[in-house]
Amino acid sequence: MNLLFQLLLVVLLKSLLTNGSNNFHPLDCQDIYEHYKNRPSAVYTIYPSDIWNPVKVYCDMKTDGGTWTVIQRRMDGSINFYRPWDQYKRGFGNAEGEYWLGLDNIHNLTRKKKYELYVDMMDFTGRKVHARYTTFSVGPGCVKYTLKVSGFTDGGAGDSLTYHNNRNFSTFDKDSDSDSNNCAKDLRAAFWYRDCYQTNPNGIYAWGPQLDGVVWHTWKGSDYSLKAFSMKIRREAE
Ligand SMILES: [Ca+2]
Repeated sequence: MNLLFQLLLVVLLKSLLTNGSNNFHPLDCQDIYEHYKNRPSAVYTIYPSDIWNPVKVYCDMKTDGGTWTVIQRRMDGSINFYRPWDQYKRGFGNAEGEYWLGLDNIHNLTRKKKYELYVDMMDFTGRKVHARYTTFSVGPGCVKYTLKVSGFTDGGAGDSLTYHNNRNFSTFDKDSDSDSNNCAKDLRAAFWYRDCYQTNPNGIYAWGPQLDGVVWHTWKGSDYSLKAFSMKIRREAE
């Protein structure tokens, strides 16, 4: 009897201690940076929706002071980005490499806090440029995740994203674009298409010259697919 009591006590204490150490549920990479101090760029777990739904994400702790939460990344063509609505909604890929964070996650982050956007890219000669936007948010699923982006600052890439402002998200199985065709199907990708694009971050990964690949039109034109591309967001100072 005494032994049973002791065992119960141990179990109770253990669960209390475990809960205590699990109280930290970072919303984004900024929370991680502030909590741990001086953390390197790496994969971490965040909770964009609630504490029951952990999501693995890559945090860029270096670029312009760091604390960036990467929402989309291309780097080697290892992940297929031609996927249906449901997968763009939930997210896919590998936080260590190429991935899409998921429209629900991105919506939940930008619903809770105000974010800026940093888009960086590299060509196959190793040249790097970027574009910045002071405001970035994604609406809820009921309005097909409408993109709101504004406040462009040039980092050598030019502005290929403002064209997509106020557009709804499109996949091959959900055409929300204003083109008479299905942009996502024609391009074998998914994005906030208009008719159709200035940038196509989720396009087919190719090695340089390729029409409709991973494109940022104002830098390299529509017939050049970039080597590396990422979209990352950071909270506005409160
Ligand atoms: Ca259409």
